[in-house]
Amino acid sequence: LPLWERLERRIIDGELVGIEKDLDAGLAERPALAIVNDTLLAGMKVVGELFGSGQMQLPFVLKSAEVMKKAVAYLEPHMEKSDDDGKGRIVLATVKGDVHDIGKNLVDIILSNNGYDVVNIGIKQPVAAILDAAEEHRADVIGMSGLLVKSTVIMRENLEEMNSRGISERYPVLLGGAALTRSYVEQDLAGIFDGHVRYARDAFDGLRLMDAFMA
Ligand code: B1M
Repeated sequence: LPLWERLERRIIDGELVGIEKDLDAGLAERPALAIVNDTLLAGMKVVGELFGSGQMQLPFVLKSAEVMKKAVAYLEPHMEKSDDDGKGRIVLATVKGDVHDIGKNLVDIILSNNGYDVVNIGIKQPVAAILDAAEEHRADVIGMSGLLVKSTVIMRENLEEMNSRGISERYPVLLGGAALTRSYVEQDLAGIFDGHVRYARDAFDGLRLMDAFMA
């Protein structure tokens, strides 16, 4: 297979052995981020489709996710970093009950490389832990990720908890993840939230919205 197809195939097949060599060859031709966005994410998309249609079993999805994570970690030092610093601080978490963190961690990388201070508190985070971290680290923004349909309900509950604690205006909220839609976040959730909540389609959208929040 040609290089780009081979790399995409490695994600789909969960094939780690020899991936560094392919990534090095890729880096000679394209920026690290383009490899993530155009090739590796394309592979994860196929994995999602195969899993969703019952053609791939969970342990294989896990293998694909591991290869994806290792590939991103390998590419990260090659990603462009801006000289900006201290543009603002975000507490980032995957919400309660949800283990998906590849997208969240990409958001972490993109924001960190573009001058933001990211406090990434991990997966399955209950609202109390997220709000404690925001207070402790004096966050400017709270970012929540979640891929399960259930997580969209949890996000709503988290916003309601912020309302009831009277802290909604203190922290603008950025939401992302495959089960969300812009209209659910910016109409439905915005309708019940006393502060600002925005939807980020991808990590770059997240960066753009962060810049807007901090402007
Ligand atoms: Co899961 N999983 N999974 N899974 N998994 C999905 C989400 C699913 C859609 C697959 C499918 O059925 N087609 C489905 C959810 C269905 C639903 O809720 N209706 C699903 C399911 C069902 C499950 C389990 C329940 C399976 C089971 O146990 N029977 C289980 C859930 C466990 C749990 O959470 N409690 C489960 C487990 C897993 C693995 C552990 C095997 C693995 C995760 C490994 C890991 O993350 N460490 C996994 C994977 C890999 C997937 C798919 C295939 C790929 C997800 C991914 O990493 N995509 C996924 C299919 C899909 O999403 N279509 C699927 C790449 C990633 C970069 O994209 O995270 O969307 P994403 O992030 C994007 C944007 O959304 C955005 O930026 C990123 C790109 O730039 N973004 C943000 C995300 N967060 C953001 C936050 C922001 C801003 C932007 O600001 C705060």
